[in-house]
Amino acid sequence: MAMRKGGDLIAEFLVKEKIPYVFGICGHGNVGLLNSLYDVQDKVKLVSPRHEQTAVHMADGFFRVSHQPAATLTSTGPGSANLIMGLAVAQTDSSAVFSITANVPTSQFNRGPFQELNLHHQADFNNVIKPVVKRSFQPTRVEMLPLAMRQAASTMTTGRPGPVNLDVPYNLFMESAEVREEPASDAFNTRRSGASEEDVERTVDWLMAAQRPAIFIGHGVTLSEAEKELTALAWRLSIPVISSPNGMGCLDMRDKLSLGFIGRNGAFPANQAGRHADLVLAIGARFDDRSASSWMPGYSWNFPHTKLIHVDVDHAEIGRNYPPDMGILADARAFLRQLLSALDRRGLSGEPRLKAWHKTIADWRAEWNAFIKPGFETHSMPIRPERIVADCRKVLPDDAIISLDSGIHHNWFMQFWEARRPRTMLNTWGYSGMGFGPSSILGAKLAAPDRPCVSICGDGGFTMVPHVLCTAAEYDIPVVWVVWNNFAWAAIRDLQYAYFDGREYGTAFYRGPNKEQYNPDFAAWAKAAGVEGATVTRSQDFAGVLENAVASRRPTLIDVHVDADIRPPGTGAWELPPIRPKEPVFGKPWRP
Ligand SMILES: Cc1ncc(C[n+]2csc(CCOP(=O)(O)OP(=O)(O)O)c2C)c(N)n1
Ligand SMILES: [Mg+2]
Repeated sequence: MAMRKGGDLIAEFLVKEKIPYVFGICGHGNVGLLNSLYDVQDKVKLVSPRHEQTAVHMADGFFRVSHQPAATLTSTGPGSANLIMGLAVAQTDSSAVFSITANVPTSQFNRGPFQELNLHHQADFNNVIKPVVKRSFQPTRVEMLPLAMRQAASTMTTGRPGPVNLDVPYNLFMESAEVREEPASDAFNTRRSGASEEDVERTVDWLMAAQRPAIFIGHGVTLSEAEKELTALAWRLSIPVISSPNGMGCLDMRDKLSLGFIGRNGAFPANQAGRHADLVLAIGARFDDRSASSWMPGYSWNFPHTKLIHVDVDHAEIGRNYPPDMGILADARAFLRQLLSALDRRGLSGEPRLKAWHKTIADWRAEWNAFIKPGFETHSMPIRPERIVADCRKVLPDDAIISLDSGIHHNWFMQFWEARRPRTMLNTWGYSGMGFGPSSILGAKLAAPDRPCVSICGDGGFTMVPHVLCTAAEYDIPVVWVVWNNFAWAAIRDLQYAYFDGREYGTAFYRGPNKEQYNPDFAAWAKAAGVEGATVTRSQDFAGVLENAVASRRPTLIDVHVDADIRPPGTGAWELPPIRPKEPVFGKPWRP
């Protein structure tokens, strides 16, 4: 037992847990802790963006790329309240963030001091943050800190990862007590649970018996770092792979077994394979509405007609929407290794199989390619959306990291981006929070300083977090923002076109009595912040400008004027109850 100051305990905890960054904004409530962080700045760097939402997205992006958690630090009240949306994004996409919030001092609990929420409970921040974190801890004495911190760290990284919160009354930062030290928690991915032997054997039996099997992967495969095992299994049994956005790249999307994304804006071969499959092995994927055509039978999937094996590390996801024929609570990599060992034991060597199924898939792929090809080859002004996707792929190396925001630009990338490595495509999938893309790319770049990091974001989304420019300039973080400029909240504007007779209202950017299209001059805005800026209006120019921006190793914004009237071709469906969804533009639903 030793006499320790609370702030120092937290700073030392961050060092011990190998948390290399604190993304945070100051306030009267956390200056005590900043004073302790001052002493460990060679091991734990403080980065202060200009908004707390961006702080969380940076920590989230950092984790998604490095699989090493980072922390956020915010002050009492409003600064911490600004975290909520970012944490919701992290929580719904299973991303680890260690969020430290300051609260009012214990001696002032319930007196209504500056920035206390106390209508129902003293210093009531835990209830504000509760739905967006795995757990919120509120130690109220210095000697409670070590245990709370260790428990918070292991809650964050074990099982399905996610954000946690340590809410600290700010007197604790400056007070001292005799404390018992705690060991470091187990690092991420050190504890893995496997399947029972019977389930592994049964899975192999079912996979071998299926005529039209498909594997559906999600973030769970990325998080468990199971890309090698996934690729080995797919190849060994010649099974095609459908991917949710956060699973993309676990199998190289140029691999002939990769079918791409499924759902309304999925690739046609993926929806076809999904609805025609006789067996689906879903691993770390959760069949949300967007990857299941809102669960309408025959659009993406045909459960229960199709047999389903659902493997996940979170029991709540197994069978949430489709009760499986076999539910397996296991870590993706542990499970895949078990399957591969079972195949070894049975002497299954990996001869090409399922020729008829692959011929059918090749025909679907050819049909789809013939349909989409022209758009990828056309030069135009304004620029066709597909060209941006294609030119980004052409210019960026395989290990480049892209982040997407919420919006129509994301739909285009889900449908056509070829992720070639895991953790190279960052999506706000579960919560779809605007601001994630342009902010998380800063955290991604800190995690991968030698790799190009490019945010593709909407003009609307970028204007939600324009201060990211300041952070890139201040900390010299050389990311590239490609602002997909269509002068609209186009994803929503398109719904008004599709379902409300084009009665556009509140979904595009105008000014003046004649409703001229309006947007700020994004390139000038960037320059004003000390970031390079360029405007591109001709498709012929985009690839070169992007290439130069990446090569310059300076933070750069590219404002790209994109055709707002070309929509990604629907190949599945997405329902806005009670409206009946549009039928696919390409392909038809199929029911057995
Ligand atoms: C913070 C937040 N506010 C609102 C929404 C609802 N929303 C989803 S997409 C979208 C429009 C996006 O516009 P923009 O960023 O310009 O992208 P585009 O669709 O034009 O590519 C909106 C408002 C959201 N997802 N997140
Ligand atoms: Mg837009």
